[in-house]
Amino acid sequence: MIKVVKGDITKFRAEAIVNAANKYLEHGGGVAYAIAKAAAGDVREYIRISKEAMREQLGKDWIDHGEVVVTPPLQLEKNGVKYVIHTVGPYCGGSWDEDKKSKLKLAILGALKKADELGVKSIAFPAISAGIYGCPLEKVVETFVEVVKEFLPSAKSLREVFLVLYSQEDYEKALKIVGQGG
Ligand code: AR6
Repeated sequence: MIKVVKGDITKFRAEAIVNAANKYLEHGGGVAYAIAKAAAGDVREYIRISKEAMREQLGKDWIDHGEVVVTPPLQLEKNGVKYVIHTVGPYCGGSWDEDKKSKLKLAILGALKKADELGVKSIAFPAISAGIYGCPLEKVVETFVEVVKEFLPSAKSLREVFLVLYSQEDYEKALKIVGQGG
């Protein structure tokens, strides 16, 4: 159900890709910056597009865990991407507890639900909150598996869910947790 892959999500072919954003969609670093750069070329322009979409879709200037904003693929269309779904995970700063877990679950579930609503068949996620936000990768991957396994059986269109890990080390850890790597 879940495929763990190593690579750069901005090069990945899926109908939807998910961005690990912050609540103001500022895209200042990490995967958010990479997506902004790859999609629009100009990061400031991508932030403008994202904020405008947020106002249109949510009627406010920030998103909470579980809320998502959808932007067009722009230059990522060449990868077969139809939508970029922006979601916000928790800030952990190295720690982990039930509250962080439930916020991460909301962030992942929000993106899955939106993709399914949009009729998307394949979706690729980065390890939300496992970078600048400092959540333990193992916990992020475990939570991801839990949410996807709960959601997929009732999905209308979603069939393939990819977890894209950027570093070899994270990839190997994730493979072990998801059970493809022995
Ligand atoms: N493809 C796939 N994964 C990537 C890529 C990439 N091109 N680049 C980084 N990662 P992060 P967060 C991995 O920090 O922890 C931003 O400034 C990275 O190795 O991007 O949710 C936002 O605007 C890590 O495993 O997101 C927010 O302010 C994972 O993606 C804040 O960072 C997530 O790392 C969000 O922090």
